[in-house]
Amino acid sequence: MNISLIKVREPSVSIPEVTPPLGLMYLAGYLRKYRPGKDNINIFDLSVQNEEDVLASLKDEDIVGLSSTNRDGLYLQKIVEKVRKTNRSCKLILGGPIVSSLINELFDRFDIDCGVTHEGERTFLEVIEKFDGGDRPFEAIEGVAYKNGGSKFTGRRESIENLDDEIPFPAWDLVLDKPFSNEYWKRKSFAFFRMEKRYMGLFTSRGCPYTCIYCHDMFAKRFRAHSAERVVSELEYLNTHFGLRDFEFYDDTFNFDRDRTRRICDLIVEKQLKINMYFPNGLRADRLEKDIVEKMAKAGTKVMCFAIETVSERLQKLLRRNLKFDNINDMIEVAVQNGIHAEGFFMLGHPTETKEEMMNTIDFAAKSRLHSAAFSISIPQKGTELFSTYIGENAPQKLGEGYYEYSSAISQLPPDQVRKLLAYTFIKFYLRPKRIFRIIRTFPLSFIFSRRFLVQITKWLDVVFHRRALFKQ
Ligand code: B12
Ligand code: SF4
Repeated sequence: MNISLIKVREPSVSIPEVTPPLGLMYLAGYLRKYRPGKDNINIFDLSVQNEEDVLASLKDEDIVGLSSTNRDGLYLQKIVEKVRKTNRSCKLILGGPIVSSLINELFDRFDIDCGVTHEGERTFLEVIEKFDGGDRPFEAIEGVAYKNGGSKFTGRRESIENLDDEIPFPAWDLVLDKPFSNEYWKRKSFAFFRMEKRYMGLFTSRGCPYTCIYCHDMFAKRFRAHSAERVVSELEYLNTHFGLRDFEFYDDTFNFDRDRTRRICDLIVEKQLKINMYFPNGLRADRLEKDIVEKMAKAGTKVMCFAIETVSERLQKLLRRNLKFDNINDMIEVAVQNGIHAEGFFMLGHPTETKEEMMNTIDFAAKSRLHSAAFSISIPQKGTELFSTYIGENAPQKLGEGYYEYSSAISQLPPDQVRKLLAYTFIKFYLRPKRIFRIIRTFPLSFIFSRRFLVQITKWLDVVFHRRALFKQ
């Protein structure tokens, strides 16, 4: 089968980060393992490729698989229409977080053949086999949303238990060997900065046992992880075959299993891998210990994000995040002492949050030893408890909402004021000579004198002081 997998992402001002399409590389790797020699697979990424060129490549495809988040839902609608016009006979399969979020309204919004929910590998394989002459009806494939009058969902599929055995290496070559991969190196990736131009994202565990009410449930509320050996073999492979030295980890709770974290670091040191590691998706500070942070530093960690979100204990409970604060400042200090750039993740605009609670969080960040802080706004996504409780179980999801478009007032402050606080936060946190000096000390010189540095500074200023949007209120 000729299969094209496309990441549908509209480049946006408010979210300048762009990362390689890891989910699609996993799907391609899985098809190669379980349908060897049967498919000709291509990966495209609209966040770095020209839309017309991508569409022109789809004329002879049997299957077009699209991947999207809610943020890109409006753009996705246009892309679906354009793919249909380009190739009337292909089967259009949609996957990614948007599908699990909008299971019941998929076919009202998108002209697709089916949607694959949650963890995608097994379901995608069965759907491809169905379209490749198999006679299995959708009803018999778990994890699929298909059209039958309205939207029918066959029910959630069991998660993959043994990741090491079942999940092969992602098909990195389908991205890294293609000219468009050069576009990633020019953009801002997820991490605050990176040492080398080229990098790859890794997803070493799936699922998270915590129950924060604003978070997705793509990979089930249980921690499933690749073994330390497997993780390090991925790093080694990427290092030897593609010459990569920089790695960003996108796990939801990379450090949930403390011993696995220790073992990964020990193995990297034992094997003398000279790599740089970044943890831009946040670590749980309450699962860190001094020796773990030290080991992570020794293994090459350059950026570590502490996902704090709010310092209000009331909100920690209400959000069911229940982060324990005992050791956060200590762990930040250990990171700082070990030469790691420590970043804090915070959110404003939580449900019922008062201005005072927001100011307390901003104050904590400003007074902390963190080098950098990323403040974002809580935007309810359908399928989460936050959405059903504060927006409404049956309310429609507004597609395409970023920080500058969002309009749901769930805190005590109206959205435009929460947005303005983001700019205030930036000034309060960053405009201190000591902090600027400390940040720059964590950067490698090669980065400070690179084009990427300038691009990054412009992007930050653009995001925070995005004037057109700030003053349109
Ligand atoms: C890396 C990342 C980013 C990167 C890149 C995002 C991007 N769109 O490329 C950056 C930093 C830019 C980012 C930004 C944002 N992100 Co983000 N991000 C992630 C993160 C941490 C990892 C993604 C990843 O690589 N996962 C690993 C792969 C293996 O999983 P996957 O991509 O989901 O793919 C699997 C399945 O979804 C499925 N699948 C995926 N595509 C397809 C396609 C087909 C055809 C099929 C059959 C199956 C399929 O199969 C794959 C294998 O199982 C996830 C959290 C997570 N745990 O996944 C959040 C996540 C995707 N982000 C989220 C959000 C909310 C955002 C922001 C809106 C945050 C903000 N307010 O700024 C922006 C939106 C950006 C955008 N335009 O999409 C939500 C999405 C919720 C939703 N329903 O849309 C997630 C799930 C996190 C969360 N806590 O809820 N993000
Ligand atoms: S926000 Fe982090 S800790 Fe909370 S459920 Fe999501 S991934 Fe887990």
